Amino acid sequence: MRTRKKKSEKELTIEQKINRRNFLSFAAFAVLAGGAYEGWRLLYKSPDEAAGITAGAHKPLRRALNKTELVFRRLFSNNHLVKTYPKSMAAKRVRVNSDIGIEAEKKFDPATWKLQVVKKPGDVFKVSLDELKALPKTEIIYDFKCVEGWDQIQHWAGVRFSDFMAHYKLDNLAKMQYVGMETPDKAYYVGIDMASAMHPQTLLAYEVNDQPLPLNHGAPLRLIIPVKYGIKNLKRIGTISFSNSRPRDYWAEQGYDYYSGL
Ligand SMILES: Nc1nc2c(c(=O)[nH]1)N[C@H]1C(S)=C(S)[C@@H](COP(=O)(O)O)O[C@H]1N2
Ligand SMILES: [Mo]
Repeated sequence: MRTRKKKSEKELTIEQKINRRNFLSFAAFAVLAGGAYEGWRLLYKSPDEAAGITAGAHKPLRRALNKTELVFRRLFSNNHLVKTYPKSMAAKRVRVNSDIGIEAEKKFDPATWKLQVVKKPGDVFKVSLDELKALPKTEIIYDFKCVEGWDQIQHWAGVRFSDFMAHYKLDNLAKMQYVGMETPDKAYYVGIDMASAMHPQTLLAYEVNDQPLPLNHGAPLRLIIPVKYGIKNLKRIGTISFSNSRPRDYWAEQGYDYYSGL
């Protein structure tokens, strides 16, 4: 008898313990869910940043992006290379993503194209594709990453941006903080910090899979910058310019991170 009584007492305490645990975990869940909802509501209601070089993001989110940029910049080094792959792993059918500034219906003749290099406003020189092809050619096979969530191992070749700068004696301009690039029609444009532009894997690319660039990949010349997301890899470069303030950037104006580093 005594033992039975004891046993039922024991069962009761276990049940009570279970109840208490259930209560505590649901209470904790409710508090966390409420906190998450409140956090989301505060963010949702927070003001947008003032439209400028960057626009369209809530102020707290932009502050977070700017903080991550600082971390990225501190860690950034030209000795740190993006991982590369053997040629056999490169995609045969290279994905085509978007075509702002290079739409198929737009008339564009790659044969008459020349790269315009703006040393400073009013001081422009032009470079032909043949002149670029005469410079040392660099290849890269790496994992191209788009912010939309896809990636693909791709094989590109062209002139290292740093080789281009050295060849045209633009060392003084390489001391400036930013490079701006725009399509010939100025519909797509990117701003790149100089350290990333001068990274040894950054190319002015004119070939993909050993073939001249097709128009939809940015013929005759595009930017391949493995230390950045796809959005910065401008297709069909019309002009290159230099500045100490951030050049305008198509996706940064839509709320995306200006730096977009990888
Ligand atoms: N001129 C131009 N360049 C561009 C774009 C664009 O719309 N227009 N899209 C960018 C984006 S978002 C990506 S992911 C890559 C895609 O390059 P791909 O079409 O060669 O895959 O190009 C980038 N460069
Ligand atoms: Mo992209």
